[in-house]
Amino acid sequence: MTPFQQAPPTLGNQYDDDRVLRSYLAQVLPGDMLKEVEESLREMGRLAGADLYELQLEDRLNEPTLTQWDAWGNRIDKIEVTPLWRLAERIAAEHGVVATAYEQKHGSLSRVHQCALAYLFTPSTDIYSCPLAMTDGAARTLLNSGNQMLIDRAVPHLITRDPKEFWTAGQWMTELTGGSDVGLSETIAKPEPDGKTFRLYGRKWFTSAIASQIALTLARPEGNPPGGRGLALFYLETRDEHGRPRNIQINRLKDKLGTRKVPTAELTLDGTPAQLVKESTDGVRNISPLLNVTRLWNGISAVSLMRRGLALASDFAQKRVAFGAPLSEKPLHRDTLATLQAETEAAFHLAFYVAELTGQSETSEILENDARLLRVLTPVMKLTTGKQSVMVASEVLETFGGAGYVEDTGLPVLLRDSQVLPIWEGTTNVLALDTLRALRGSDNGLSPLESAITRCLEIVQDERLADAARVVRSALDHAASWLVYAEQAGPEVLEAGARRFALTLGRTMELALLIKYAQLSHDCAAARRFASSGIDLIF
Ligand code: MFK
Repeated sequence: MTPFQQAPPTLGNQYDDDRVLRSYLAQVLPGDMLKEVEESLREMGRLAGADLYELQLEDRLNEPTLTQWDAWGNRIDKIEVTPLWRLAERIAAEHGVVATAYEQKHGSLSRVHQCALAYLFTPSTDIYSCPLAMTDGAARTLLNSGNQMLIDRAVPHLITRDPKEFWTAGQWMTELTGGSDVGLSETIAKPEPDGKTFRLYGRKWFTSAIASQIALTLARPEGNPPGGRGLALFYLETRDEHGRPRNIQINRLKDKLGTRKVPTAELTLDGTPAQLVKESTDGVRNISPLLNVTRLWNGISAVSLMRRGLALASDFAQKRVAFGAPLSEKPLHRDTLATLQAETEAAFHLAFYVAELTGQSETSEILENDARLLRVLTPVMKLTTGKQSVMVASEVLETFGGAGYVEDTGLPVLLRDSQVLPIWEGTTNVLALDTLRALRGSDNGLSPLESAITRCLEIVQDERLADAARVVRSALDHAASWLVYAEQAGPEVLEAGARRFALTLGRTMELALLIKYAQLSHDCAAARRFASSGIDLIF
């Protein structure tokens, strides 16, 4: 008798196999655009399911290295990334994973195209989305700044498709004083006699993807007041023409739970030359375009990891036999996967909706109400999808039983890498408070969200969606009335309830979008299931 051998999970073309992505793109992209961009998505789907995925499994044990000294005692602080990351950089540039958003061949919908590429690319490249997110955010921040000298110098490198010319950007914000309360930053900027250049002195405590050619960072010009307003936004180039760090010491790489391919470092800036991006104050406000772009990438990365987990779990369910039948035929296993599928589809629609709005804001097509909606939904989407990705990754591992807990299956990394998503780029609580800050900016802060939800529900005709639509309306009413109550009850009540409030907004918007796409595709399963998965989290 042949001994039992378990077939491992495998991946097909990750574009062709993704019903949700394809059905969504067919709804939002004009037919001729879809025809034009589909080849690029199919090719990325092929790479993600084949060459990149194979290399990812081979590269599993490799990690970036830091060499601080050469043989002759020179400080070199050389970073080497792993083979997967080297290939990922080339593919990202050639396939325009950043560039597509800036070439704008299809106006505001170019953002959707770019996010679809990023979504396919991310799960096979071990968080190479981190340097790409910061590169995209830096390009947007520099373009918004109006600083023509820096735009001419850096942006062409950030958005090129030529791998030899491609630069990535870092986002150096976090210091020992804190990652959330950035206004406490201690790095000092001293002006040079030329009046244009500054030199930066300080310690940066958590700088991701340190192999980048440039960075945007915050520092306090000498004499400026404390707090975020006293900081200024600076541009710097990390290495000179000989490849030596420009008065930057890389003290060590972080030993992290996940994102282990990302070279994350502690730095000392000891006179690093830097230039102001805008004025010599208001650094936090001036870096916010970068924050908002990386928060979009965070959401896209969250849904991409959820999708990868489900693709593997669904394939495995057909191959794994237990108690007399494949798992895919077991009602309880199918029910478990269907719940994860509903969470994933909900997160997908919210992340891509924010991509649509981001694209509109970049092409000045956006209406004022939608600009306010984007400001609120960016933190809401980031915090909601971050939490969903950890939950889904954990459950995905469980669907494999013990195999999901064993490193050389390549599965545990899904959970470790997902766990960063609710932490970096603003924790869940910090983003819940940012949601309140965004709502405070206008008289009736929730009205753009209410309009967006109404637009989703007004097309619904299918009776099977009626209960789910009622859940949306009831959760939205509850959120609106809680906000009025909490604002009257005082800052302590408002702050204590902020997370439950923001998650309720996120899940309510997700359900409204799911209902809309269920109506358009006549497939109600995910919307109906998600409606009973805890939408209103407010006490
Ligand atoms: C996989 C994809 C992801 C890739 C990730 C790449 C690697 C990640 C590396 C990192 O993690 S980098 C560190 C990330 N750090 C953060 O995200 C910081 C989290 N903390 C916050 O977001 C705080 O809310 C914040 C630092 C902004 C609070 O600082 P302040 O100084 O108390 O801000 P304040 O005074 O409330 O706001 C200053 C101004 O900025 C205000 O405008 P005005 O000056 O006009 O009044 C705010 O409205 C504005 N602002 C703040 N956040 C904004 C914003 N404007 C637009 N969008 C925002 N998000």
